[in-house]
Amino acid sequence: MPRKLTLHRNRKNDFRCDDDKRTDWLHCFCSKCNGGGIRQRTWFVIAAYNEESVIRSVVLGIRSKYPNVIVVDDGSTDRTGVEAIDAGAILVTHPINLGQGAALQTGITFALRRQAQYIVTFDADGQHSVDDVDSMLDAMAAQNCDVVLGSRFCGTTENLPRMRLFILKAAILFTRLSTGLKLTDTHNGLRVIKAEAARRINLHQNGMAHASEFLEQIARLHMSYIEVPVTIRYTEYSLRKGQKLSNSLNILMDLFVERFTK
Ligand SMILES: Nc1nc2c(ncn2[C@@H]2O[C@H](COP(=O)(O)OP(=O)(O)OP(=O)(O)O)[C@@H](O)[C@H]2O)c(=O)[nH]1
Ligand SMILES: [Mg+2]
Repeated sequence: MPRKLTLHRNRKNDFRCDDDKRTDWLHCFCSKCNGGGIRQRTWFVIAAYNEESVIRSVVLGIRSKYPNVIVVDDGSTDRTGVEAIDAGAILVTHPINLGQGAALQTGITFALRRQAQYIVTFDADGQHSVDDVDSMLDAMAAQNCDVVLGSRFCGTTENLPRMRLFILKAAILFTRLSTGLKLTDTHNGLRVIKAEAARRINLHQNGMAHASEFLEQIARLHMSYIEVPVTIRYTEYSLRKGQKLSNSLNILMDLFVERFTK
């Protein structure tokens, strides 16, 4: 005999919340589902450096779905911290600028102390979409893996400049050679990490080279991972502020130095 299912109203559509086979409960806002409690156990970590004009809308966008947002203000000289608090984030501050890797490690450690079960790393510059996080958490639940990595090359990019594309493809090749991981996108800041895995990851690269270091640790610690398609938007703002070619060479230098000093 078929089970009786109760319908709950979602903002977008109706669906059956008490069907334990369903996977889209994560998207339900009703008090019964509440994302199966997953939303409460998910903590966003945003490393932010001089992002005063966008951080508010990024935090508000996340908090329309997920309550826990940590912004690590990485020694900004503008109003990034004030804007983040106003938008409802928990603010952690580096008194001096250390770099995105250091800021993420600070935020991850903080989230673990707050009993986070899932940690989402998310950029401050408005390039990521919070809706992608829903599908990443779904995928993590379905596959029971340690890490879910966003891939713009399985998903979509808007206005990706040619030179940036070239650098990203070179980084993919570098990661394949150095770690053996067959990934389609190696420098995507959108990730979901299970707490147990996050406790084992330790980023020493303070700057942008942390992205490669993160993947090296996944490989070395034999963590399970999957890639999920996501969208990365190259807005006028992010293009003006994003990584320059010279910085990519610095990243490569950081990685080589790390390798030879181990
Ligand atoms: N550039 C830079 N970003 C930092 C720093 N500390 C934290 N961040 C944050 O790290 C995130 C990513 O920085 P981006 O410079 O946009 O790097 P990216 O997204 O890999 O590069 P693009 O694809 O060119 O945008 C942003 O949210 C920054 O605010 C820092 O010291 N320098
Ligand atoms: Mg960016």
